[in-house]
Amino acid sequence: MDNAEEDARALEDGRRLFAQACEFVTGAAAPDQVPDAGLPEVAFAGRSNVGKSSLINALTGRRSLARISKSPGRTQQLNFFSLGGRLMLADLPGYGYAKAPKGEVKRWTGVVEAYLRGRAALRRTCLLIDARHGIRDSDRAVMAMLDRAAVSYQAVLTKCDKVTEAGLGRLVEEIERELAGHAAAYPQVLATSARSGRGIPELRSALATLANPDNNL
Ligand SMILES: Nc1nc2c(ncn2[C@@H]2O[C@H](COP(=O)(O)OP(=O)(O)OP(=O)(O)O)[C@@H](O)[C@H]2O)c(=O)[nH]1
Ligand SMILES: [Mg+2]
Repeated sequence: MDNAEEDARALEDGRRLFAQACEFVTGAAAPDQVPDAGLPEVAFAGRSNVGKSSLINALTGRRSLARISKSPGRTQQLNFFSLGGRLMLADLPGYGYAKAPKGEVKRWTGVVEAYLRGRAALRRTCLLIDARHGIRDSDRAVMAMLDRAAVSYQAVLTKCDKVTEAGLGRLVEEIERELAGHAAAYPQVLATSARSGRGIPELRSALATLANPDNNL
């Protein structure tokens, strides 16, 4: 098989996986509410309002599976979704939102950090970065934590419909350079837009490599 054929097959694997039914499993506001890990898992982390819930909806082709909010800090618990019984998707509460009451922020951070550090089934964390803002210090703090916990993560740019191609090209290069210094970071950055659909097939394909095999094929 040549490279083009391999790419086409990988995209098809991603399309098939994300064409499966996706069901809400449970929400967890405290570590003891996190469901038992039965499936390989992928988490979506990022600052408040970066577009985590929107990206999950775009990936699964469901408009309102994960709730989308106009006010940042809306997803206040970890929400788990099972994709065709092959992959668990975890929508994490956002960080870096200064206006939420301090105690609340602390509690979220505690729950998220405990989850990220202790989840054996976690195959990868997609670390979402707003293409308009690039990497912020709060992202760097999370990256350092993921490095220490040896949780593999991949930077995924969101809202790429809001920036120019030239700006996006520079940002991808800049982020790839920064990630090269991080032990647990996956080297490739994916550019996506939940609005235009850009990069969604590629992200589906990347995540399909982490899922349980489809025995129906
Ligand atoms: N232009 C554009 N807007 C987007 C995109 N993705 C999300 N948004 C908008 O960004 C806002 C936040 O989206 P959410 O998906 O709720 O973000 P979140 O990261 O889940 O937010 P929290 O759960 O509060 O941390 C909403 O107004 C979305 O419509 C995108 O690809 N392009
Ligand atoms: Mg959300």
